[in-house]
Amino acid sequence: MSTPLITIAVQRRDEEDVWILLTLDRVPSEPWQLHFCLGRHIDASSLEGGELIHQSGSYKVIAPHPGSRELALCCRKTAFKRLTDLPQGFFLSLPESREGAQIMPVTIAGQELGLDSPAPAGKELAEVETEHGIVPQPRRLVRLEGNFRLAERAHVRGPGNLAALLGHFNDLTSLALEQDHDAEISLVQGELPAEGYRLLIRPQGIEIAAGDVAGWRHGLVSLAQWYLQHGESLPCIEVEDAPRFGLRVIHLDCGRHFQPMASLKRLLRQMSLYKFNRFHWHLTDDEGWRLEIKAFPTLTEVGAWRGHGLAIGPQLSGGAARYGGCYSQAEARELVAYAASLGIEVIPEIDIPGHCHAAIKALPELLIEPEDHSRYLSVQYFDDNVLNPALPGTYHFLERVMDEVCELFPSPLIHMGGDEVPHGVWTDSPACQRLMVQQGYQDIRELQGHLLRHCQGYLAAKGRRMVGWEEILQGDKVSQEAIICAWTSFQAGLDAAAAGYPVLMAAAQYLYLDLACSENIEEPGLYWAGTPNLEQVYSCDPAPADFHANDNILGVLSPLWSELVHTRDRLDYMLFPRMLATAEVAWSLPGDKDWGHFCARLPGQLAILDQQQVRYRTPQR
Ligand code: TNX
Repeated sequence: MSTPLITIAVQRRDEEDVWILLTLDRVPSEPWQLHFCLGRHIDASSLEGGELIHQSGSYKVIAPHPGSRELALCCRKTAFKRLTDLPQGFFLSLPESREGAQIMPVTIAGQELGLDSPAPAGKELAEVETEHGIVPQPRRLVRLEGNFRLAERAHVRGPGNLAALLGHFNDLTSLALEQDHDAEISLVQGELPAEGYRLLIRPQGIEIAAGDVAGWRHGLVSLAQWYLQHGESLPCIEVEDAPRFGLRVIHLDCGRHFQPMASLKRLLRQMSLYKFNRFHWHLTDDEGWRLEIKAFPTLTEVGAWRGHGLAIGPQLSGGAARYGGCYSQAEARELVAYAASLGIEVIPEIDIPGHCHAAIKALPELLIEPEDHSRYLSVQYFDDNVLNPALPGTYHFLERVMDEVCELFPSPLIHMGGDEVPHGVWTDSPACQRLMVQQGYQDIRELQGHLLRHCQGYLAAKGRRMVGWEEILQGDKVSQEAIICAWTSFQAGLDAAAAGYPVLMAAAQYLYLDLACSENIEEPGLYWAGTPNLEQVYSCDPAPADFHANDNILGVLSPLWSELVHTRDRLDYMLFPRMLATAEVAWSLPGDKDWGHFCARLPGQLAILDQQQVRYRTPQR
């Protein structure tokens, strides 16, 4: 039988409401239901031509009226601006026959956004002459006379065993440097700030001075960038350098779409090339729980998989097939060790109490209070994704998870999420009501603080420090030991810092790498906080000049959320080259940043990315 076809058209019947018209063709004669994913909430009462029988997160199921092949559905008060907004992952289900329920894939015959594509947004790259350089821009770089020839098996001498440092360098360059007393490259002790280095390339040899291992590493990474642009004949230079911020973090959401180990290791290598020193590993979200927890095997057996007929339905890129994956504890350890060999610490995130749809689906007996009739809808349209701070099961669950997370991850920092808890939650929970009375709480938000404070204390007893998104401040219960990831704006971060909390700056408007980088309808990405192009990302400043690292601003965090990151090519496209700009925001002093100069250095860096088969977005002229 031929595959059913669907055409999608978007219509704007008034200012804020978007209608999606779905027309089906070649459908079977027996009754069918249409399944798909759409990152919007459908107004069930608006449906024309059928009935909405299920929606959870992005997953929707519609039963057409008998004989109907045209469906119209309304998404209220929403923007709909690009191809990646369109519904996807269509399939039909047919009633159970003797062989069980039948699934039919649906082919998209056409799609129409109902918008003209504006011309690709502007010139992004200034017209400047290409110049080999280092990214992020060092504090001082001067050219010296002459060249140094870097042999494939050059020798390096330095304090202690250099195997790890040279292994990293060789990994980046494919050279085979070896440690030896008789050497043309020397690593020496020097009086330099934390992570600082002085790199001197002269015709007779190379010297890297630093006060700590991180400094030597950064010196070697700068040398690697120089070599990757010039080849074996290196123009002589003197570089003096140190970072502006101590924490330079890339975040990757592995919950929405599973990212294989090989992609993670590749990302870690790329991060090290741009002097990022922390990897924020977002391991759990509504659409998937990715970390093996021995105390609760179903978290990954059930919570790591989605698809038709599973506890977690299809989501995001959708489709009937079982989709997902998880990291075994052995893999988590392997990644931590690999990151450490590149000078990167892994900060794990278990996102609670919101964003817990997958966990709740995996452990309903433990995590659901049957008498709780609270109604809510999360930002991503889940109505069952928040842990209950008044259930003993919640604490049992979290403590076992924190036990195992602390075993696996040596980082002093453990991220517990805390973001986007929807309004309406807990209001109709008898257990929460009792807890509020017992504790004398007035505001429902205090329950969130109550739970997070418990986690903070539990982690502190293990010598760990809790990190959370800025909403952990709500309910005013966590202590100022907690590190705040400010994501709604830089101002939110400055406010938290002024209130005495250490802060990581992650302002979405500039640092969210999942946002589209232009207005073009074909440009993939979200746009709720804008569409920052390379120049806008580059030009942002997380803290005014008189507000520096000592004043509670610990660093810069650039997240890649993965609602739309379902392939490695998409991962590359969203990360590069904007990640080079955030590297410079995190490392370089504001006075050393210059957009024109960055543009001049960019082609040399893109050539390095080409060598590494990175499918970056070509910066437009
Ligand atoms: C907000 S930032 C979120 C994520 C989404 C992201 C999309 C934050 C703490 N929460 O759940 O993936 O926006 O840009």
